[in-house]
Order: sequence, then structure tokens, then C-alpha cells
Amino acid sequence: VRLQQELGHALAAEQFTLHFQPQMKLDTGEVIGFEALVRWQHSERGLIGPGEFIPVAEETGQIVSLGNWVLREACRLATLWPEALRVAVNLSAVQFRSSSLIELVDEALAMSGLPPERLELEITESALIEDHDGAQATLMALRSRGVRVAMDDFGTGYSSLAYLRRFPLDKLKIDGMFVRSLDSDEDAQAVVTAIISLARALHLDTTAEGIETAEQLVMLKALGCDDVQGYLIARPMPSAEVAPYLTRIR
Ligand code: G
Ligand code: G
Ligand code: MN
Ligand code: NA
Repeated sequence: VRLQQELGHALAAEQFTLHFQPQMKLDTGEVIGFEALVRWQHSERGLIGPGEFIPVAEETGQIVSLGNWVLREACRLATLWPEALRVAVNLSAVQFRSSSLIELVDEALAMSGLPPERLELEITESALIEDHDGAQATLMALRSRGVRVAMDDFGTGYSSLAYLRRFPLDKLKIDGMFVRSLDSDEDAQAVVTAIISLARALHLDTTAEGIETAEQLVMLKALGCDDVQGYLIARPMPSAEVAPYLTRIR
């Protein structure tokens, strides 16, 4: 209850901030975009991660206004970057299903001037399970604008292979859980191999998340994964560090 009240206040007091984690193309090594990750700059408790407050915000419905702030802020900040890279924004299932989503996306793009092609929305499998026709319509509306959609945490949810065929998606993000055990566990290798070949067959890109070691990078490259994201490349960084980071790696 306390957290819930504080959340409402935090939005008004602008206590949220976005960090950005780079995504790297495996064949060329170039950074192609950043994922926006929200943090709460709490007056007493310091920086709080989304794992603590996103579930609360989802329960109370506050996720719609918080999520809208994230969307606008991510689009705004991305226009300040020195290169026209892509920005990926996480959407909760509640946000994805909300009737105002398309309008809010249009507003965020219009206000920031970010070209739709530079915006990628990350949804989870739970966003697609309830209202299939509604989800299909939302995805078509996003796609018709040129906005990309990635399936986040792939392999951990209620994966139904039928969704992948039915819904117009652009990318699968292979959950860090599988990536972490790649070098030690043959089952994880089999799962990652299967996800990549499935994605290929359906013309979807793949991004492996949570990559931490050079061994994982070599294996993912050999398996034909398109992109990687994780501490090995860089930790999520404040927006002000994006430009210096790009200068350093170019
Ligand atoms: O940044 P961190 O690893 O602590 O993120 C933990 C989880 O919070 C991740 O699963 C991520 O998808 C989620 N998350 C981060 N930022 C956002 C956001 O802006 N909106 C939503 N819905 N989830 C987010
Ligand atoms: O579920 P989602 O992909 O949105 O979550 C990304 C989360 O994973 C972020 O909170 C980010 O901070 C965290 N993360 C990113 N890279 C790594 C990594 O290499 N290792 C671990 N353990 N966590 C990571
Ligand atoms: Mn994500
Ligand atoms: Na994820």
C-alpha cells in the first residue's frame, strides 16, 4: 500500500529515470540500438529497479501512466542521440491491451519527432494470450506505422508456437535464462538452437539477452543469432552516457 501511494507521487515528482542498454549486431559488432529500462530514484531508498515496482504498478493500473511516461521519455531521449539508432521500450500486457495504446504511441512519436522505424516495442507472451483478434489489430496498427515489435523473454511464458505464425512480429528476444547456461548445459544449447531456427523459418530476428561471457558470444554467433545484449557488451547506462559511449566504441 505504501509503495502504491508513493508510486503515484513519484510520477508527479518526476522521480523516474531511464537507463539504456546497447544491443550489438553479432556479424559486424556494431551497436544498432538501446533498450530503455526504467528506474525509480527514491528519495530515501535510492535507485529502485523495475522488478520491485512494475508488478505493483501493473496491479494498481498505474502502469498505464508510468508506461506512457516511459514511452514519451524514451522517444524524446532517442532523438538527442548522435546517431539514428533504434530504441526499444518494454510494454506491460495491460498497456498493450489498453484501447489508448495506438493513440499514445502516435503522440509519443509526434511530440518527439522520432521516426517510427526507430521505435521497437517489447511485449511479453502474456500480452497476446487473451484477446487474439484485439492483439492482431494492435500489431497491425503498429506495423502499418513502421513501429517494430519484439517478443520479450521468449521461451519463459505460455509460449504457443501458433502465436508466432499468426502474429506479425519482428523479433524474438531469447531470455537470459537460456543464455546464461549456454556454456554449461546442453539442454540450454538445444533450446537456443531451436529458437534461432524457428525464428529463421518465420523470418524473425533474434536477440540474445543477458550475455555475460565471451564464450556465450562465440556460441551465439556460431548458432546464427542476429544480435546480443548484456553486461559483456555494456551495463544499462544513464541517457547522458549514451553519446560518450558511442564515441568510445566507434
Ligand atoms: O532493468 P532490470 O533488469 O532491473 O529490469 C527488470 C525487468 O523490468 C525486465 O524484465 C524489464 O523488462 C522490466 N522493465 C524495465 N523497464 C520497464 C518498463 O519501462 N516497462 C515495463 N513494463 N517493464 C520494464
Ligand atoms: O526482461 P528484460 O529483457 O526487459 O530485462 C532486461 C533486464 O536484464 C534489465 O533489467 C537488465 O538490467 C538486465 N540485464 C541486462 N544484461 C544483463 C546481464 O548480462 N546479466 C544479467 N544478470 N542481467 C542483465
Ligand atoms: Mn525487455
Ligand atoms: Na527479457
